[in-house]
Amino acid sequence: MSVRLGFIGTGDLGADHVRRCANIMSGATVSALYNRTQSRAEKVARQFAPQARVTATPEELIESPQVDAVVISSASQTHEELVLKAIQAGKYVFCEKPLATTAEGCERILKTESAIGKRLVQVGFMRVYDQGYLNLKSLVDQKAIGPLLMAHAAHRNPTAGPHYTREMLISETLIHDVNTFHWLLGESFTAAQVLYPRSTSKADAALQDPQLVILETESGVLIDVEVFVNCQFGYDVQCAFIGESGEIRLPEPARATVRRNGQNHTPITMGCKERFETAYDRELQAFVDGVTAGKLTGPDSWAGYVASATADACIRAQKSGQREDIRLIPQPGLYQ
Ligand code: ISE
Repeated sequence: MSVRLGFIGTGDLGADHVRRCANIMSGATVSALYNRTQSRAEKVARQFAPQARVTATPEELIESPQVDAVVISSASQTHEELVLKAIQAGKYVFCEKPLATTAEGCERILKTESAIGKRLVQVGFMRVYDQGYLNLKSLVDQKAIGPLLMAHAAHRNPTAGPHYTREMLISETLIHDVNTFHWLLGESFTAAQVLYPRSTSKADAALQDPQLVILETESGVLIDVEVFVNCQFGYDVQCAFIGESGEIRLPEPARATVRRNGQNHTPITMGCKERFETAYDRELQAFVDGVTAGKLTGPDSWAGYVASATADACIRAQKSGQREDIRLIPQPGLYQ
């Protein structure tokens, strides 16, 4: 039997999820779409799923008996309310990151899901489905370079729109790295600090782009992440661990090299949809498979909470210029 999905938010990434559901995935159909600008949902329906119903409100989609599970790719500020409505209606929900814009918002979701007593939420941290990161994780798990000491990472976007704020470098971009290290290391963070190098002239000075974020983990691993959302040259994600007996590096995406005109040239990707295309396919397929099996396996609400609580501390550190402590609530039983 096919899982009937309802899609809330059919912007860039939302429409791409509709496309992968219609054209690539198995075991799922596009049943309903909602977008704040209705004509956009209608256009996406015409393009990928003419049989799907376009609803007038997100509530109508969530409550529809024709929708078994909900995929949320709307603006971040809408996530918490929509996730709560979906799980209260007894529906499984895939929610793009962040799960909520604050740790308190995530806590409300943890409470509600725990009271229901069943995992219903998967958060869209797609990197955990990327083959390069999976290779990295298996080497970390095998302790291939002995105890880990530190990690260096970079998260670069070619450009960010004029709407991008200093906080969004953390809440929208760094949050992926936070989740990635939580998953790779299997531990949480105890403190965060943000340093501001000289700003690029290619962006508004108020943005303070790039930023250098330092995270400390429970076991003392020190992580530095360069977040640079107007780097110009490409969409570039880097990660390397330094251990007692070596280094493990995230592989570059496989691209043919071209030798020509006295140069050896390897293209790099220009956007996240291209860089993580397979990971996005796999994460949504995993969600559908989890719904079919009645057991979700992808990043859970606890992962969403840890990421948001850590991001909140980074935003405090942006403002204070100080090292900020990170204190988490006890992990509810449902997620242990
Ligand atoms: C952006 O905000 C996202 O949400 C994307 O998932 C991420 O890949 C990108 O680098 C972020 O800046």
